[in-house]
Formats: sequence, structure tokens, C-alpha cells
Amino acid sequence: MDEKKTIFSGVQPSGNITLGNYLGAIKNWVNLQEEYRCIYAMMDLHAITVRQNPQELRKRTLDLLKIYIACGIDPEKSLLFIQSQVPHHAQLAWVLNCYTYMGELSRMTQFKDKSSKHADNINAGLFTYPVLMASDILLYQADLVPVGKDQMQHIEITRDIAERFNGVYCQEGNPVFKIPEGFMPKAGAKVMSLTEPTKKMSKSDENPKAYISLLDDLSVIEKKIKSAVTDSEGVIEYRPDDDAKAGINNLLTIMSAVTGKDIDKIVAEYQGKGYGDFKKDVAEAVVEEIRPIRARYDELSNDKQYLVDICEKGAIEASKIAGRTLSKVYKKVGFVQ
Ligand code: ATP
Ligand code: LTN
Repeated sequence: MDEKKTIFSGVQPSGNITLGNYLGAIKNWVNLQEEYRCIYAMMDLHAITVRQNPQELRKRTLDLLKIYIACGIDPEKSLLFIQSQVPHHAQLAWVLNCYTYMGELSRMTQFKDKSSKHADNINAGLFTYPVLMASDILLYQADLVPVGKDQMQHIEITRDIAERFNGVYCQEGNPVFKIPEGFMPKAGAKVMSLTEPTKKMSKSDENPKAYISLLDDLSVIEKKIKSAVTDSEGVIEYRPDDDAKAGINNLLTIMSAVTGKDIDKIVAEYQGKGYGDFKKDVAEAVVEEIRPIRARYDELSNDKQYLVDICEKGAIEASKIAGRTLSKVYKKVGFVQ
């Protein structure tokens, strides 16, 4: 019997993968591969809650797999698959929709943000997005879900839904669903926009200067960091509660997440130095982090069959695991099997 704990996470193939996605999520996944049974998916069902161009979505889904692998996710160690290729996600989501309240869904910050951004397309999928996410996690009986800070509210509702379902149908000590925990990185759980540093760095930002894409040219990355919005105080200090300092706080966080050094130590190193020097070093550190990822990504670009094979194998394996949970659920609710 496999005693390793299970990790589940994923990213939506809904745009350019940013430094925020990398530092908040994917970088963290890599280190977990030795100790845990890791399952990482490309969340294409979630991506269509916002209108997508079909050709682009198809391409971006395989590009995202390439990014996972280029960042260090090893297909031999981790289970990788495309969400829409495992029907159990949509099936469990339907069931769990019936155990989730409109009131709790309407309190979700991401729903409020996205419905104000896409006022012409506030669809039911956007509203029930967290239920699908709960299904993703609960199907695999995940212990830990490594995500950025913005997703912690969705982990909370996942726990609530799981506890509710277990409470209705299960005896103490014999639950259908494991209750998962969120897991955030020490630094980089919330990387901010480079142009408006009080806002989250987002892959769907209209202004490309606001985010760093892992696929940007390295010279563009350098320029974006060097022109990041800061303040006129000229002091390199970390003051997380001071919005006026948001730009510098963000660059310090990025530096810390990339180098692994504590923020205090970085601040001490830059005492008496100017923003110009600091930005130059942050830019260099980020470029050096991304350079090998880009090289591996470019190598993979020529090997579509390799990627398709990983997805096929992954979907079969994921379906087996997911099928076990789904059939327990169907039995509990009273479906004839
Ligand atoms: P969108 O902007 O389209 O809503 P997104 O950039 O938030 O997308 P997701 O696919 O929703 O990307 O997120 C994938 C993972 O990246 C999640 O774990 C999320 O918490 C994390 N993440 C996203 N943005 C950031 C950020 N700015 N800082 C840290 N982590 C982030
Ligand atoms: N909602 C997540 C993507 C996502 C996810 C998941 C993350 C969908 N299903 C399950 C962790 C576990 C987001 O990052 N926006």
C-alpha cells in the first residue's frame, strides 16, 4: 500500500503563464515530487468560464504541459493530465453542486472580481467554479493543495463542501472525502502587478507590462522589471502594510522567492543602495531563473507526440483513481450502480 500523501494542483490554460503562477504555485510543486504522490492537471474546464478561442485553448493546454515539464515537473514522478479528458470531474461537480449553497458561492472574491471584469458574460459556470475545483481536489483524496494566496478561499469552501457531504452520508471515522489543506509558499504566494503593485499579477491583465510571462523574451523581462512602479522615497525597506511601499515590497518578495533568501537579509544587503541597483539585480535573478526553463521549453516544442502520450497515459491513470471516489459518492447518494 502506497503510504505517500497526495498532492493535487493545477493551472488554467487561460493565458500566458506568469511569474506569479510560477512563484505562487508551480515552483512549489517541483520540490514536493520526492515526498508525495503528486497529481497536476491542466484545468481546461475551468478556463472556459471566461470566453476562449478554441484553437488557442487547444494549443495553450499542451503549452501548459510543456511549461510544467520545463519548470521541473517530471512526468515519470508526477501524474499529469488534462482535466476535460477525465469525465469524473464534471460528474462529481454536478453532485456537489447539490450540496453547495448559492450564498456561500456569492461570497467568493474571485467570482466578484471576474464578474465585474466580464460584466457581459456572468455565466453559471463562473459562479459554480469553486464546486468544480472542489471536485478536482476531492476525487483524488488530496491531503495538500499547493496554490497561491488568491485560491485559499476556494480551498476553504472545498473543505466545507467535503465536511457537509461526509456529515450527511458517512459514519464517524469512515468518510468518503479526505479533508484537504491549502499550502502556500513562504515567499511569492501573492506576486503583485508591476504597474499597479496593489493589484495581483494576473495573466489576463490587459497591460502586458503588468506581468512577466515565462515565455517573454529575456530582454523584455529585464526591461519590465527595471521599469516596475516603485515610489519616490528611495529606501529599500519591507513594509507589507504600507501601500505606498507596494512596489518595493513586491520586488523584495520576488527576489526572496527566486533566491530563497529571507527578505530581511536582502534588505540588509541593499542598505544605502538605490532602486536602480536593486532593480538590476532583481531583473538578473529572475532572468537567470527563467533562462533554463525557456531552454527546456524550446526543446520540448518539437515533440508533440511525447506530450500527447503523457496526457493519454495520465488520463487513464487519473480516471482509475477518480473512479473509485466517484463510485463511492454515487452509492452514497442512491444512484443505481
Ligand atoms: P487569471 O488572471 O486568468 O484569473 P491567474 O493568473 O490567477 O489567472 P490561475 O490559473 O487562476 O491563474 O492560477 C494558477 C495558480 O497560480 C494558482 O495556484 C494561483 O493561486 C497562482 N497564482 C495566480 N496568480 C498569482 C500571483 N499573482 N501570485 C502568486 N500566485 C498566483
Ligand atoms: N482555480 C485554480 C485552478 C484550479 C485548481 C484546481 C488549483 C482548478 N482546479 C484544483 C488547485 C486544485 C486557479 O488557480 N485559479
